Amino acid sequence: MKKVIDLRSDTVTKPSEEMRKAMCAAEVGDDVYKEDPTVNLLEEYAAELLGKEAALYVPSGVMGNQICLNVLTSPGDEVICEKDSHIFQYESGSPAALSGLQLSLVEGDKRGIFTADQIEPLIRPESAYYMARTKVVEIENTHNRAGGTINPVENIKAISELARKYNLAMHLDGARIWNAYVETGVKPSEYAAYFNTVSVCLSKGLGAPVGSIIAGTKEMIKEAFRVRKAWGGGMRQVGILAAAGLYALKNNIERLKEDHLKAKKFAELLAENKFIKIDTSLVETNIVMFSPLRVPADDFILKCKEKGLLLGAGKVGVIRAVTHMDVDNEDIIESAKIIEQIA
Ligand code: TLP
Repeated sequence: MKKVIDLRSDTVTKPSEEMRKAMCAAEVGDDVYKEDPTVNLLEEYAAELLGKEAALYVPSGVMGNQICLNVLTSPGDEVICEKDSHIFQYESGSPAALSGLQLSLVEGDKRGIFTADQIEPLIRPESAYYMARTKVVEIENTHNRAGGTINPVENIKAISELARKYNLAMHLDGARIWNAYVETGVKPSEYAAYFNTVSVCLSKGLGAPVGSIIAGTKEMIKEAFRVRKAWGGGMRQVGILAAAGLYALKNNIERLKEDHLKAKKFAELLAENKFIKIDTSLVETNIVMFSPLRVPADDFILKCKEKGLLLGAGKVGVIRAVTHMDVDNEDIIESAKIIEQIA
């Protein structure tokens, strides 16, 4: 059978042998009673890594983001976020559906980065009782839809200072914060220090099959525990999955650098093709965005699929390729060849 190269997402990775062994060996208990030792260990380890008082294991990144937003707000409140943020583009309208929130969108630059100056005018005055209350500023780092770009820590700091001035909370969608860390050397805890709540994923580049972590103060996590149960996210002997998450945090962070090198290599190969539009300077981590100039993006994706290369869609007319631990350099070269044939 012809090998399929899957660059749709870093979520497609399968657990390695070593990770499976850790899962098999996991001690378990009923996590709804907080009696799963492996989940407890994962939460303690993650809280420490993120420099927060407490952490909670949740089934997905979407649930992580949404629980955090819920805990930080009341219905009718407003959350400032970037117009291409995951919470706005890809979470099925759940800020509105689950927490009665409205989003105030700010347009970032081509890296999806907005500044404190840009959002200050969006913050609604407390005296205007007829307006929604601005409660949270949300930042996604790395920024998925902008192409895995990294938000500079100084910019985050400036935004957090503004947030403090106006008594706003800060939430980090750090699904891929690990990628930002290996590229910049700024530790996850250093990024997290500017936020009240953070949500990080174990099931993307880190290679665990399931799961995210949210972290914040003990009080917030206590409330998050209640919301997770209310939304059907209370899990039982889930240590078997948490073991994979723990393995991922201990073993798979530093190797993300390899994924970044593969992404850069791939982008350079694509840039050699005059029928592909790509800005290689935007490839900072493991995501590559490009546009075919002669074939519509949707057709292009289908044609690549016929040749055994799976790609995803980005913004309109843009194709997304994501490198991860289950593709090697040869796959990258082969993928670029397939793209060249179709372009
Ligand atoms: N992103 C997925 C798709 O939903 C687009 C992907 O393939 O990249 N925050 C960010 C920044 C994300 O990229 C994702 C997943 C999530 C949150 C949600 O994570 P899950 O899929 O675990 O709910």
